[in-house]
Amino acid sequence: MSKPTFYITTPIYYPSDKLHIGHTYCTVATDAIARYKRLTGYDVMFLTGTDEHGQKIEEKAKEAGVTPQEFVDRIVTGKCGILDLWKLMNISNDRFIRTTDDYHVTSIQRIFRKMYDNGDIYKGAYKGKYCTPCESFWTESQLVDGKCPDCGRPVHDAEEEAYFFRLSKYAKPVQELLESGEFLKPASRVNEMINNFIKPGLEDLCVSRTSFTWGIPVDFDPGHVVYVWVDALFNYATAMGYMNERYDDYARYWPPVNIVGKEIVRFHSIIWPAMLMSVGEPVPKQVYGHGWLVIDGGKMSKSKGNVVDPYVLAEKFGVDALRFFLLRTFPFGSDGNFSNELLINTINTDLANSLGNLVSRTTAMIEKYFGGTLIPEREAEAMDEELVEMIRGTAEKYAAQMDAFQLHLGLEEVFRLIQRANKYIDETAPWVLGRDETKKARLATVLYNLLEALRVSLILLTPFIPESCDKAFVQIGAEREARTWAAASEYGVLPADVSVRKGETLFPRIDTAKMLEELEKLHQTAKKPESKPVLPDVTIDEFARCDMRVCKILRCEAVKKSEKLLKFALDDGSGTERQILSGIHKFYEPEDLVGKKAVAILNLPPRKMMGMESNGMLLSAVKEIDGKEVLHLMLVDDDVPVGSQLC
Ligand code: ME8
Repeated sequence: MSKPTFYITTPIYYPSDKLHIGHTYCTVATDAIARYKRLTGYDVMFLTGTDEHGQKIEEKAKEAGVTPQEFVDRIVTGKCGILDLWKLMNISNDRFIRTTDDYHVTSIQRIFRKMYDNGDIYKGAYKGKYCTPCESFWTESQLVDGKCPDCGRPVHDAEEEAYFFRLSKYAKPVQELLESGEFLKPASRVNEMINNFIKPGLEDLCVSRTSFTWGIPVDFDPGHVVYVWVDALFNYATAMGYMNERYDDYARYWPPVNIVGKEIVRFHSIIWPAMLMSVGEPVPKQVYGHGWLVIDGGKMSKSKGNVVDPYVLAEKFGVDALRFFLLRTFPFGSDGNFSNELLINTINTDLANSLGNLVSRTTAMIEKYFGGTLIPEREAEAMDEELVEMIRGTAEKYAAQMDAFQLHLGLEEVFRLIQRANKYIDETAPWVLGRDETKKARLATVLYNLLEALRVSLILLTPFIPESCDKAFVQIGAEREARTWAAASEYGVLPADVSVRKGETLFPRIDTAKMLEELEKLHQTAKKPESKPVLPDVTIDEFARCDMRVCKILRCEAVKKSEKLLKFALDDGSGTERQILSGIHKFYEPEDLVGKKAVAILNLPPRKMMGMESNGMLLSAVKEIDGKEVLHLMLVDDDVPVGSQLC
């Protein structure tokens, strides 16, 4: 009989930066679910990947002076990149999709055309506020004081040709789907979607862009690239072979369970099913919106400098300990506050004390009293019954939680059994039994029961800490057939004369104070500001064409109605005054600058700002420190003559 299938996915992450512990959390959780499903007999397809197109990546690549493809290649396949991270974290994905893969690009073009042909995508006009110098569209709410948020200049109403998806047409079926109860989990997210997005009215979605090129071209209208979310969402289908010849697994695995972070639930539970309805394909079995890992209650972000590097944690604590911590501590549907103290406490309490000790004490006693191999004689007592019942019953309770993706509660069931077994040691006092030759059969029974409790616990822990479980199975003498799902609800699976093998300590106890100090040191080193990569070469002639001279600041005043701009009157040595506008009011007050000598580039084309002309630009030294931009105007000593040229 063929196995039932189960298809599960993570979001495809943006390779715009290194991934952090938040991405790792989602991938490890999805991995644990995939492993659990395999354990319980499913034919599992587990997909993860990267979302490689879009304006942000295009800009990042430009900043780094490389092509967008080179940029993403480095982050995805480079050393300590995304593929390396998933290998390190022991992620068991069956497939990895990159949205720059040829087959995906072809499929997206076919999908876009299909929706165009069926009338769900149409050409219209994107209306917004346009800043001509910045070539950017803004919405009303993005404007600052009614002006361009980037440069402070006036914007005007503009229209751009764009393609739209008829999202409005699907408002009703999507609402019904959301209300069906099974589609979007946890249930708390359903009302949020209906009240915040469906009830106010779903507008058609702009699904093409012409303002940048790093995307999948609309093949029948080449100036347009497909909106990155259309490109990204369909990855779950194209990776199975939908609309391409590269794979042939769509019929077997579709529809998927999509695990996503809460901030992208809207895309996955409204836009995604609507587009699937449009192309006539089944919607996901479930979209599960997990919570965020936060630090001190706030979101992790590069600019705050509080992102946590999974490589560092895995190296310091071990991959399994890190995986375990993430899934044991935080309820999957809610936010969780990450801290190193919590990480260390969890490892010490659960892994070193409860589980690690149970393995080492049990195997050490079997070595000590039986030379490593139990005698087959038994002598049961009534006090064994509760433990034996838990050995038989824990898997079922665990499965109920795991099936609902309540991973922390699944683990809770396992640790209830482990704690019960530890208590059983105190109750039966094997060290007392060991002193009495007539109690050998009783002692063997106690130790056998402990091994059985461990065996079942380890089967159930395998999805979370696979490598450690493999090692522990060897230590307790559990062969392959004693590690199966069926064997997880049985008592008496290990042979009566089982042999144990002492091994390495699975989870050494961590010295909290020492470790925190080490981590703090690492954090300080990591906080050292990163320098930006050097830009591509310019020739000496190109450099010489920049006319930079020392100018004296004659007058300086703040520009009315602008928070940023200062207006300078400068003596550049030519005999006529030069006017330059500069957005540095955040860093200087006008009176601090009058009389000083600064450096300006004079031969930039004149530019209008807030209706005034700026003839050149004052040079500043700029750096991001602790996520904040620090700016210093390039001031020179008073004895440098006005008009001196930089060369
Ligand atoms: O949104 N805590 O990619 P992304 C928990 N490319 N999870 C976190 C997290 C945190 N602090 N930070 C990130 C994208 N995540 C799109 C997805 S899918 C068709 C396209 C996890 O790189 C979480 O799962 O910003 C979140 O949804 C995902 O990373 C976002 O990754």
